[in-house]
Amino acid sequence: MNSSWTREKVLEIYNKPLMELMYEAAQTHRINHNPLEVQVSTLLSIKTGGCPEDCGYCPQAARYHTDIDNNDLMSVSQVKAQALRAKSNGSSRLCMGAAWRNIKDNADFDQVLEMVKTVNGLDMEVCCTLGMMTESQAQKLSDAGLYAYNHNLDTSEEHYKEVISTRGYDDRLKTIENANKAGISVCSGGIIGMGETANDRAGMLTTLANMNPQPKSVPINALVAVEGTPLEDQKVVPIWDMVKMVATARIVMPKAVVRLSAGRTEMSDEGQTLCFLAGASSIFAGDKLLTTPNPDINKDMELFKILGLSPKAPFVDGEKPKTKETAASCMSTKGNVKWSRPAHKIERNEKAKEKAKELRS
Ligand code: SAM
Ligand code: DTB
Ligand code: SF4
Repeated sequence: MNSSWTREKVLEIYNKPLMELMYEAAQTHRINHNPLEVQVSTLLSIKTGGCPEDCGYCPQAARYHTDIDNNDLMSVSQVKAQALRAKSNGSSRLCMGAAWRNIKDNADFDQVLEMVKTVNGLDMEVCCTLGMMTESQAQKLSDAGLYAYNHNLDTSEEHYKEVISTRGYDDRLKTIENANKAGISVCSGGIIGMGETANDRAGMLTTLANMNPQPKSVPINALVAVEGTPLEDQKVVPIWDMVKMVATARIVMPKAVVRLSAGRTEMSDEGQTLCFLAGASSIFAGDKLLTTPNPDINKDMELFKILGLSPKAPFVDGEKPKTKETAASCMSTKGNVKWSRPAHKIERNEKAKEKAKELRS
Protein backbone atom coordinates (compact mmCIF):
# COMPACT_ATOMS: atom_id res chain seq x y z
CA MET A 1 0.00 0.00 0.00
CA ASN A 2 1.24 3.48 -0.89
CA SER A 3 1.60 5.91 2.04
CA SER A 4 1.21 9.64 1.48
CA TRP A 5 3.13 11.39 4.20
CA THR A 6 3.76 15.12 3.85
CA ARG A 7 6.98 16.68 5.06
CA GLU A 8 4.94 19.01 7.29
CA LYS A 9 3.27 16.08 9.04
CA VAL A 10 6.57 14.23 9.48
CA LEU A 11 8.21 17.40 10.85
CA GLU A 12 5.29 17.81 13.24
CA ILE A 13 5.93 14.30 14.56
CA TYR A 14 9.70 14.96 14.82
CA ASN A 15 9.01 18.15 16.81
CA LYS A 16 6.53 16.62 19.29
CA PRO A 17 7.45 16.91 22.97
CA LEU A 18 10.07 14.17 23.35
CA MET A 19 8.18 12.28 26.07
CA GLU A 20 5.10 12.07 23.82
CA LEU A 21 7.14 11.14 20.76
CA MET A 22 8.97 8.33 22.56
CA TYR A 23 5.76 6.95 24.02
CA GLU A 24 3.98 6.93 20.66
CA ALA A 25 6.98 5.35 18.95
CA ALA A 26 7.31 2.69 21.66
CA GLN A 27 3.62 1.81 21.23
CA THR A 28 3.98 1.54 17.45
CA HIS A 29 7.03 -0.62 17.97
CA ARG A 30 5.24 -3.06 20.28
CA ILE A 31 2.26 -3.40 17.94
CA ASN A 32 4.46 -4.29 14.97
CA HIS A 33 7.54 -6.04 16.40
CA ASN A 34 8.80 -8.17 19.22
CA PRO A 35 10.42 -5.41 21.34
CA LEU A 36 12.84 -7.85 22.94
CA GLU A 37 14.49 -8.85 19.67
CA VAL A 38 17.23 -6.91 17.90
CA GLN A 39 18.52 -7.80 14.45
CA VAL A 40 22.32 -7.90 14.54
CA SER A 41 24.36 -7.30 11.38
CA THR A 42 28.10 -7.31 10.81
CA LEU A 43 29.68 -4.96 8.30
CA LEU A 44 32.56 -6.11 6.14
CA SER A 45 34.45 -3.76 3.86
CA ILE A 46 35.25 -6.06 0.92
CA LYS A 47 36.94 -3.29 -1.08
CA THR A 48 38.27 -0.34 0.85
CA GLY A 49 39.18 3.23 -0.14
CA GLY A 50 40.24 4.78 -3.42
CA CYS A 51 36.67 5.70 -4.31
CA PRO A 52 36.25 8.25 -7.15
CA GLU A 53 33.22 9.97 -5.53
CA ASP A 54 33.22 13.18 -3.46
CA CYS A 55 30.75 12.25 -0.67
CA GLY A 56 31.62 14.87 1.98
CA TYR A 57 31.26 12.46 4.89
CA CYS A 58 33.28 9.58 3.53
CA PRO A 59 36.82 8.60 4.57
CA GLN A 60 37.01 6.27 1.54
CA ALA A 61 36.87 9.03 -1.10
CA ALA A 62 40.29 9.03 -2.82
CA ARG A 63 40.34 12.83 -3.18
CA TYR A 64 40.48 13.48 0.58
CA HIS A 65 43.48 12.79 2.79
CA THR A 66 42.34 10.33 5.46
CA ASP A 67 44.21 7.75 7.45
CA ILE A 68 42.71 4.51 6.09
CA ASP A 69 44.32 1.47 4.50
CA ASN A 70 43.15 0.98 0.93
CA ASN A 71 42.45 -2.63 -0.04
CA ASP A 72 41.56 -4.39 -3.27
CA LEU A 73 38.59 -6.73 -3.45
CA MET A 74 38.77 -9.51 -0.84
CA SER A 75 38.87 -13.15 -1.90
CA VAL A 76 35.81 -15.37 -1.47
CA SER A 77 37.64 -17.44 1.18
CA GLN A 78 38.52 -14.32 3.21
CA VAL A 79 34.86 -13.30 3.14
CA LYS A 80 33.75 -16.79 4.17
CA ALA A 81 36.09 -16.72 7.18
CA GLN A 82 34.77 -13.30 8.26
CA ALA A 83 31.16 -14.43 7.77
CA LEU A 84 31.70 -17.47 10.00
CA ARG A 85 33.26 -15.23 12.64
CA ALA A 86 30.30 -12.83 12.48
CA LYS A 87 27.86 -15.74 12.71
CA SER A 88 29.60 -17.14 15.78
CA ASN A 89 29.30 -13.68 17.40
CA GLY A 90 25.52 -13.75 16.97
CA SER A 91 25.08 -11.84 13.70
CA SER A 92 22.28 -13.02 11.44
CA ARG A 93 23.33 -10.76 8.56
CA LEU A 94 26.57 -9.92 6.80
CA CYS A 95 26.62 -6.57 5.02
CA MET A 96 29.41 -6.33 2.47
CA GLY A 97 30.44 -2.83 1.41
CA ALA A 98 32.59 -1.75 -1.52
CA ALA A 99 34.03 1.71 -2.14
CA TRP A 100 32.59 1.86 -5.64
CA ARG A 101 30.58 4.55 -7.42
CA ASN A 102 28.54 1.84 -9.12
CA ILE A 103 28.65 -1.84 -9.94
CA LYS A 104 30.46 -2.67 -13.18
CA ASP A 105 29.85 -5.83 -15.17
CA ASN A 106 33.33 -7.23 -14.77
CA ALA A 107 35.31 -9.97 -13.02
CA ASP A 108 35.08 -8.17 -9.65
CA PHE A 109 31.30 -8.35 -9.83
CA ASP A 110 31.52 -12.07 -10.64
CA GLN A 111 33.62 -12.46 -7.50
CA VAL A 112 31.03 -10.58 -5.43
CA LEU A 113 28.33 -12.92 -6.81
CA GLU A 114 30.42 -15.85 -5.55
CA MET A 115 30.70 -14.19 -2.13
CA VAL A 116 26.93 -13.76 -2.02
CA LYS A 117 26.38 -17.44 -2.89
CA THR A 118 28.88 -18.55 -0.29
CA VAL A 119 27.48 -16.48 2.59
CA ASN A 120 23.89 -17.37 1.69
CA GLY A 121 25.03 -20.98 1.92
CA LEU A 122 26.05 -20.35 5.55
CA ASP A 123 22.41 -19.56 6.40
CA MET A 124 23.09 -15.90 6.97
CA GLU A 125 21.16 -13.01 5.43
CA VAL A 126 23.44 -11.43 2.85
CA CYS A 127 23.37 -7.69 2.26
CA CYS A 128 25.53 -5.70 -0.15
CA THR A 129 26.23 -2.01 -0.54
CA LEU A 130 28.13 -1.54 -3.78
CA GLY A 131 26.94 1.84 -5.06
CA MET A 132 24.58 2.41 -7.96
CA MET A 133 23.09 -0.72 -9.49
CA THR A 134 21.19 -1.50 -12.71
CA GLU A 135 18.14 -3.74 -12.91
CA SER A 136 20.10 -6.61 -14.50
CA GLN A 137 22.84 -6.37 -11.86
CA ALA A 138 20.16 -6.46 -9.15
CA GLN A 139 18.71 -9.58 -10.79
CA LYS A 140 22.11 -11.29 -10.81
CA LEU A 141 22.66 -10.51 -7.16
CA SER A 142 19.19 -11.78 -6.37
CA ASP A 143 19.86 -15.00 -8.31
CA ALA A 144 23.10 -15.45 -6.37
CA GLY A 145 21.12 -15.35 -3.12
CA LEU A 146 21.28 -11.70 -2.04
CA TYR A 147 18.75 -10.94 0.70
CA ALA A 148 19.10 -7.14 1.03
CA TYR A 149 20.71 -4.17 -0.72
CA ASN A 150 21.78 -1.07 1.23
CA HIS A 151 21.64 2.21 -0.63
CA ASN A 152 21.06 5.27 1.52
CA LEU A 153 19.35 8.51 0.57
CA ASP A 154 21.77 10.03 3.09
CA THR A 155 19.76 13.27 3.55
CA SER A 156 17.01 15.37 1.94
CA GLU A 157 17.17 16.03 -1.81
CA GLU A 158 18.01 19.72 -1.17
CA HIS A 159 20.75 19.10 1.38
CA TYR A 160 22.23 16.30 -0.73
CA LYS A 161 23.50 18.99 -3.14
CA GLU A 162 25.61 20.43 -0.30
CA VAL A 163 27.29 17.08 0.39
CA ILE A 164 27.84 15.25 -2.91
CA SER A 165 28.41 16.54 -6.44
CA THR A 166 29.46 13.40 -8.31
CA ARG A 167 26.15 11.52 -8.22
CA GLY A 168 22.50 12.57 -8.26
CA TYR A 169 19.59 11.91 -5.94
CA ASP A 170 17.46 10.48 -8.76
CA ASP A 171 20.07 7.78 -9.40
CA ARG A 172 19.78 6.78 -5.75
CA LEU A 173 16.03 6.41 -6.15
CA LYS A 174 16.55 4.44 -9.38
CA THR A 175 18.97 2.03 -7.68
CA ILE A 176 16.43 1.42 -4.91
CA GLU A 177 13.73 0.80 -7.52
CA ASN A 178 16.03 -1.69 -9.29
CA ALA A 179 16.56 -3.59 -6.04
CA ASN A 180 12.80 -3.73 -5.51
CA LYS A 181 12.18 -4.98 -9.06
CA ALA A 182 14.56 -7.88 -8.42
CA GLY A 183 12.71 -8.78 -5.22
CA ILE A 184 15.63 -7.74 -2.99
CA SER A 185 14.79 -6.35 0.45
CA VAL A 186 15.68 -2.64 0.49
CA CYS A 187 17.78 -1.12 3.26
CA SER A 188 17.82 2.66 2.96
CA GLY A 189 18.24 5.48 5.43
CA GLY A 190 20.68 8.27 6.01
CA ILE A 191 23.07 10.26 8.14
CA ILE A 192 22.34 13.06 10.60
CA GLY A 193 24.89 15.61 11.77
CA MET A 194 25.95 16.88 8.33
CA GLY A 195 24.68 20.44 8.93
CA GLU A 196 21.13 19.65 7.84
CA THR A 197 18.00 21.20 9.39
CA ALA A 198 15.14 19.35 11.08
CA ASN A 199 13.21 20.07 7.89
CA ASP A 200 15.87 18.16 5.89
CA ARG A 201 15.63 15.23 8.28
CA ALA A 202 11.85 15.20 7.89
CA GLY A 203 12.29 15.47 4.12
CA MET A 204 14.48 12.38 3.98
CA LEU A 205 12.08 10.37 6.16
CA THR A 206 9.13 11.54 4.03
CA THR A 207 10.77 10.28 0.82
CA LEU A 208 11.54 6.93 2.47
CA ALA A 209 8.07 6.58 3.98
CA ASN A 210 6.35 7.33 0.67
CA MET A 211 8.24 4.61 -1.17
CA ASN A 212 6.10 1.72 -2.35
CA PRO A 213 6.97 -0.63 -0.75
CA GLN A 214 8.57 1.13 2.21
CA PRO A 215 12.17 0.03 2.88
CA LYS A 216 12.35 -3.09 5.05
CA SER A 217 15.33 -1.66 6.90
CA VAL A 218 16.14 2.00 7.69
CA PRO A 219 19.63 2.75 8.98
CA ILE A 220 19.95 5.97 10.97
CA ASN A 221 23.63 6.92 11.11
CA ALA A 222 25.12 9.67 13.23
CA LEU A 223 27.96 11.21 11.24
CA VAL A 224 31.38 9.84 12.17
CA ALA A 225 33.38 13.00 11.48
CA VAL A 226 36.64 11.70 10.06
CA GLU A 227 39.75 13.91 9.87
CA GLY A 228 40.55 14.92 6.32
CA THR A 229 36.94 14.76 5.07
CA PRO A 230 35.04 17.97 4.30
CA LEU A 231 32.80 17.29 7.32
CA GLU A 232 35.67 16.73 9.78
CA ASP A 233 34.63 19.68 11.98
CA GLN A 234 30.99 18.72 12.43
CA LYS A 235 29.93 18.44 16.06
CA VAL A 236 28.91 15.09 17.57
CA VAL A 237 25.16 14.54 17.09
CA PRO A 238 23.23 15.08 20.35
CA ILE A 239 21.70 11.79 21.50
CA TRP A 240 18.29 13.50 21.66
CA ASP A 241 18.42 14.05 17.90
CA MET A 242 19.13 10.35 17.38
CA VAL A 243 16.18 9.41 19.62
CA LYS A 244 13.90 11.81 17.73
CA MET A 245 15.05 10.49 14.36
CA VAL A 246 14.64 6.84 15.38
CA ALA A 247 11.21 7.51 16.90
CA THR A 248 9.96 9.42 13.85
CA ALA A 249 11.23 6.71 11.49
CA ARG A 250 9.48 4.11 13.64
CA ILE A 251 6.15 5.97 13.49
CA VAL A 252 6.17 6.69 9.75
CA MET A 253 7.54 3.25 8.78
CA PRO A 254 5.94 0.99 11.42
CA LYS A 255 6.94 -2.34 9.84
CA ALA A 256 10.55 -1.44 9.04
CA VAL A 257 13.58 -2.50 11.02
CA VAL A 258 15.07 0.81 12.21
CA ARG A 259 18.82 0.38 12.51
CA LEU A 260 20.81 2.29 15.11
CA SER A 261 23.86 2.54 12.85
CA ALA A 262 27.11 4.55 12.79
CA GLY A 263 28.07 6.74 15.74
CA ARG A 264 27.39 4.36 18.63
CA THR A 265 30.90 4.75 20.08
CA GLU A 266 29.82 8.29 21.07
CA MET A 267 26.57 7.10 22.67
CA SER A 268 26.15 6.04 26.28
CA ASP A 269 24.38 2.79 27.17
CA GLU A 270 21.50 4.88 28.48
CA GLY A 271 21.31 6.87 25.25
CA GLN A 272 21.21 3.69 23.17
CA THR A 273 18.55 2.31 25.51
CA LEU A 274 16.32 5.29 24.73
CA CYS A 275 16.82 4.55 21.03
CA PHE A 276 15.77 0.90 21.54
CA LEU A 277 12.75 2.07 23.53
CA ALA A 278 11.87 4.49 20.72
CA GLY A 279 11.83 1.66 18.21
CA ALA A 280 15.38 0.90 17.07
CA SER A 281 15.43 -2.81 16.34
CA SER A 282 18.82 -3.42 14.78
CA ILE A 283 22.50 -2.60 15.23
CA PHE A 284 25.79 -3.13 13.45
CA ALA A 285 27.95 -5.29 15.71
CA GLY A 286 31.68 -5.88 15.74
CA ASP A 287 34.52 -3.54 16.59
CA LYS A 288 34.64 -1.96 13.13
CA LEU A 289 32.03 -0.43 10.86
CA LEU A 290 33.58 -0.17 7.38
CA THR A 291 36.69 1.83 8.29
CA THR A 292 35.86 3.43 11.66
CA PRO A 293 35.49 1.96 15.17
CA ASN A 294 32.30 0.48 16.61
CA PRO A 295 31.63 -0.76 20.18
CA ASP A 296 33.10 -4.10 21.23
CA ILE A 297 30.67 -7.02 20.79
CA ASN A 298 31.03 -8.04 24.45
CA LYS A 299 29.97 -4.56 25.56
CA ASP A 300 26.92 -4.73 23.28
CA MET A 301 25.99 -8.17 24.60
CA GLU A 302 26.30 -6.89 28.21
CA LEU A 303 23.82 -4.14 27.38
CA PHE A 304 21.49 -6.66 25.69
CA LYS A 305 21.60 -8.72 28.89
CA ILE A 306 20.77 -5.75 31.09
CA LEU A 307 17.85 -4.79 28.84
CA GLY A 308 16.61 -8.36 28.30
CA LEU A 309 17.21 -8.12 24.55
CA SER A 310 18.30 -10.99 22.32
CA PRO A 311 19.64 -11.21 18.77
CA LYS A 312 17.03 -12.10 16.15
CA ALA A 313 17.41 -15.31 14.13
CA PRO A 314 17.99 -15.02 10.36
CA PHE A 315 15.07 -15.11 7.87
CA VAL A 316 12.36 -14.27 10.42
CA ASP A 317 11.08 -11.41 8.22
CA GLY A 318 11.64 -13.03 4.83
CA GLU A 319 12.48 -16.36 3.23
CA LYS A 320 16.02 -17.48 2.59
CA PRO A 321 16.74 -16.71 -1.09
CA LYS A 322 17.32 -19.70 -3.34
CA THR A 323 20.46 -19.53 -5.46
CA LYS A 324 19.66 -19.77 -9.17
CA GLU A 325 21.99 -20.96 -11.91
CA THR A 326 21.69 -17.73 -13.92
CA ALA A 327 24.10 -16.13 -11.47
CA ALA A 328 27.06 -17.56 -13.41
CA SER A 329 28.97 -14.90 -15.37
CA CYS A 330 28.05 -11.29 -15.80
CA MET A 331 30.72 -10.52 -18.41
CA SER A 332 28.24 -10.88 -21.24
CA THR A 333 25.94 -8.05 -20.11
CA LYS A 334 25.40 -5.53 -22.88
CA GLY A 335 24.97 -1.78 -22.65
CA ASN A 336 26.41 0.68 -20.18
CA VAL A 337 24.04 2.71 -18.05
CA LYS A 338 24.91 6.37 -17.83
CA TRP A 339 24.54 7.45 -14.24
CA SER A 340 24.38 11.19 -13.67
CA ARG A 341 27.22 13.47 -12.54
CA PRO A 342 25.80 16.85 -11.44
CA ALA A 343 29.35 18.31 -10.98
CA HIS A 344 28.31 21.52 -9.20
CA LYS A 345 30.91 23.10 -6.89
CA ILE A 346 30.72 22.34 -3.17
CA GLU A 347 33.16 24.73 -1.50
CA ARG A 348 33.80 22.54 1.53
CA ASN A 349 34.60 19.53 -0.69
CA GLU A 350 36.92 21.62 -2.89
CA LYS A 351 38.82 22.86 0.17
CA ALA A 352 39.31 19.34 1.55
CA LYS A 353 40.55 18.21 -1.86
CA GLU A 354 43.04 21.10 -2.08
CA LYS A 355 44.26 20.37 1.45
CA ALA A 356 44.80 16.73 0.51
CA LYS A 357 46.83 17.76 -2.55
CA GLU A 358 49.05 20.00 -0.39
CA LEU A 359 49.61 17.23 2.16
CA ARG A 360 50.59 14.79 -0.58
CA SER A 361 53.06 17.15 -2.30
N1 SAM B 1 30.06 3.08 -2.03
C1 SAM B 1 28.76 2.65 -1.77
C2 SAM B 1 27.77 3.78 -1.70
O1 SAM B 1 28.15 4.91 -1.41
O2 SAM B 1 26.59 3.51 -1.91
C3 SAM B 1 28.63 1.79 -0.53
C4 SAM B 1 29.43 2.13 0.71
S1 SAM B 1 29.05 3.66 1.53
C5 SAM B 1 30.38 3.77 2.65
C6 SAM B 1 27.60 3.26 2.46
C7 SAM B 1 26.99 4.32 3.34
O3 SAM B 1 27.77 4.49 4.52
C8 SAM B 1 26.87 5.73 2.80
O4 SAM B 1 25.79 5.91 1.94
C9 SAM B 1 26.67 6.53 4.08
O5 SAM B 1 25.30 6.66 4.37
C10 SAM B 1 27.38 5.68 5.14
N2 SAM B 1 28.57 6.40 5.64
C11 SAM B 1 29.75 6.55 5.00
N3 SAM B 1 30.62 7.27 5.73
C12 SAM B 1 29.98 7.61 6.87
C13 SAM B 1 30.34 8.38 8.00
N4 SAM B 1 31.54 8.97 8.10
N5 SAM B 1 29.46 8.50 8.99
C14 SAM B 1 28.23 7.92 8.90
N6 SAM B 1 27.82 7.20 7.84
C15 SAM B 1 28.68 7.04 6.82
C1 DTB C 1 24.84 2.28 6.73
O1 DTB C 1 23.80 2.95 6.69
N1 DTB C 1 25.84 2.51 7.57
C2 DTB C 1 26.92 1.57 7.34
C3 DTB C 1 26.33 0.65 6.24
N2 DTB C 1 25.08 1.26 5.94
C4 DTB C 1 27.11 0.36 5.04
C5 DTB C 1 28.21 2.23 7.02
C6 DTB C 1 28.68 3.19 8.10
C7 DTB C 1 30.05 3.66 7.71
C8 DTB C 1 30.67 4.56 8.76
C9 DTB C 1 31.99 5.05 8.32
C10 DTB C 1 33.03 4.00 8.12
O2 DTB C 1 33.21 3.12 8.98
O3 DTB C 1 33.75 4.06 7.10
FE1 SF4 D 1 32.54 6.17 -2.38
FE2 SF4 D 1 30.40 5.21 -1.13
FE3 SF4 D 1 32.26 6.63 0.20
FE4 SF4 D 1 30.69 7.89 -1.54
S1 SF4 D 1 30.05 6.83 0.35
S2 SF4 D 1 32.93 8.11 -1.36
S3 SF4 D 1 30.45 6.30 -3.09
S4 SF4 D 1 32.53 4.65 -0.74
